[in-house]
Amino acid sequence: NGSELVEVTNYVSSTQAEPSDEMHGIAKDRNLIVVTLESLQTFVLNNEMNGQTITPFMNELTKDKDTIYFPNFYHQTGLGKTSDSEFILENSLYPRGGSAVFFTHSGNTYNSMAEKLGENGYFTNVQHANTKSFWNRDIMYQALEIDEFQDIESFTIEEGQAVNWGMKDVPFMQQSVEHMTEMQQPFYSRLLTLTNHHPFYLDEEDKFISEFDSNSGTLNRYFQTARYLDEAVKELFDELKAKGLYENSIIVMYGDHYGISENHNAAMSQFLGKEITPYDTAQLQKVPFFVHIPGYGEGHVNEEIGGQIDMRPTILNLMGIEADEDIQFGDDLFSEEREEFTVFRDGRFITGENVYAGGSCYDLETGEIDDPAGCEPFIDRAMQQLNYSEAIINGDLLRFYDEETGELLTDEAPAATQ
Ligand code: GP9
Ligand code: MN
Repeated sequence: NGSELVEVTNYVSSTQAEPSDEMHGIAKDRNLIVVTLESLQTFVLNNEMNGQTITPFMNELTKDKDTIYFPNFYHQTGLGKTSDSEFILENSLYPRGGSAVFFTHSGNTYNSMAEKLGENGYFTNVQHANTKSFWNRDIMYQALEIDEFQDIESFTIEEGQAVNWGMKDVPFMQQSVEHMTEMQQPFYSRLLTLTNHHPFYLDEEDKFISEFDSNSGTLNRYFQTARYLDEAVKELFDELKAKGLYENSIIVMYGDHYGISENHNAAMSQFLGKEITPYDTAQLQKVPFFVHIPGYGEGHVNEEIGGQIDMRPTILNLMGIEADEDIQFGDDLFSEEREEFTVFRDGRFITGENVYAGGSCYDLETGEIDDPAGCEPFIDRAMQQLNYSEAIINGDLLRFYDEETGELLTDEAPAATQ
């Protein structure tokens, strides 16, 4: 109701960090390309499996002069998996605890990043070679005000170009960039990859490295499909360059959620060469986050601890779009005054010092059990954030909020709750 919204707005405005001045507008008016890296976890980056490099192209990107790479970045998804990651990206809200928000609240009012970019002259689009109703995307994208959804119908899948869940990522990238050449500029185009998805099957010709050898076929194959996804990312960059779209774009890429669940802990433990504690499981929720700005020249590895909830504020600041009055639970990752505190959907969290998981407080650096006092003040705050976000979704509270002025349309609120 209205008073709940007052409380949430007060909370958000008192905790939101001022975005970075230095990075403000650095990608202004460029095309924005956001790539969802299916099931990609950070542990495969800059790593080897049986002496084989798993992600050669992305490894180079982590050292690239035009790339800022975030190795301490976590996914915050729940049951809605990929769709939850899209929800977080677009809204800087947490997804729901017990169900997929794309299904349960597709009729809500949102203030999505797509809507925001649309208001700033952008054409907004999502490309994904799957059926449009999967995760209720076709309906939810209307609520998110995405201008166009290019689903499987927009792609030509030749013989040998499908595997696993559908179209292979390499031809998907080729055709996606082809689609971009026909878009009005500037555009915001979001690409959802698919090949690196459970059960991680590949055709022989797409296996660039050999399998791992453990009791988990899932983990064994995962390295190969991650290697294939790396090839698809390279293809994207090559195609953008070939089609003259590269220089005037910014490319943001993020891993959507884990690919290897805790069911494969024995095999994972074999790969990592250590026992897996709740601390390690939490650390395995790291997913890569890349910001690639052609011509930037000051690329670096940014150790800041953050999560998917921070993508919207970070991206909008780079695009030079003000979001001061927006209700966002994340912060610009480049902000000088931001507090390191990343909350998982299930209440686990990471601070600058500690990891709270399995009911224990671990030292972030060593992974050893630490004094619970380090975590205690954050336990309630984590719950509070999740509950506020949930209240916004369940009450459809953004209906009563004017993000232009930050004013509450409270006159309408009481009537609507009856
Ligand atoms: C399906 C793709 C994968 O369209 O987004 O979904 P997931 O199972 O990862 O949520
Ligand atoms: Mn996914």
